[in-house]
Amino acid sequence: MINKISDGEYLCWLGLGANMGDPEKNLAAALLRLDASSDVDLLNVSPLYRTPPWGKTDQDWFYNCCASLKTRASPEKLLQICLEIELEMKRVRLERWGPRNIDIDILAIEDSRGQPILSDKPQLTLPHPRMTQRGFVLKPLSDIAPNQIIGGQRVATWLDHVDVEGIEMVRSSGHWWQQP
Ligand code: A4P
Ligand code: MG
Repeated sequence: MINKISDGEYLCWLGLGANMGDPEKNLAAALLRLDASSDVDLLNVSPLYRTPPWGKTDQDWFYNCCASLKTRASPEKLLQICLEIELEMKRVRLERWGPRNIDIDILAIEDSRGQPILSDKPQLTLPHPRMTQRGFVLKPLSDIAPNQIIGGQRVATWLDHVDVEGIEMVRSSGHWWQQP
């Protein structure tokens, strides 16, 4: 899909994850809320994957997906939109890297000239500092943006260098989140 990004717009990639409650339903609900936001033009959603927990391994498996979107909102405003959706969904998060009912991370943002937005602020670090180490991010991201350059390298190339053992596709269409 060709994404026409006009002046003043940003092209963004999100990573979503959940491993509490009904994770598939929670991810679909978050995507529906993003799609309903007047600031967000959702472009593509990846297939849905079931993934072994990363970082803290003694917890339930996660469900993960990625999405691309266009927005005129600033990166800070987009973060606020994502955090508000987490709040509206009464985000449960027991500990860092631990179980949560919904997690929305901004993976990367590019301006209309295709330049990456870089930030090392703790409240918004871009690109997401751990994304290139994580199969649960790179697998779905490479379905919708294999040639996107992150940190000087294609997403598909980063994917070749991470562990993807156990990661399985559970919904192959990019429309799984729209199904009632
Ligand atoms: N923040 C800074 N940069 C960003 C960004 N690029 N996107 C700040 C989003 N937020 C960003 O986030 C804490 C603060 O990070 C936010 O308030 C924001 O201002 P959080 O989501 O509350 O914290 P967290 O998610 O517990 O911590 P962290 O380090 O973001 O965890 P991760 O990296 O999201 O990892 N295994 C599998 N298989 N699948 C998963 O989805 N997820 C995690 C959580 C661990 N293991 C997993 C999965
Ligand atoms: Mg997070």
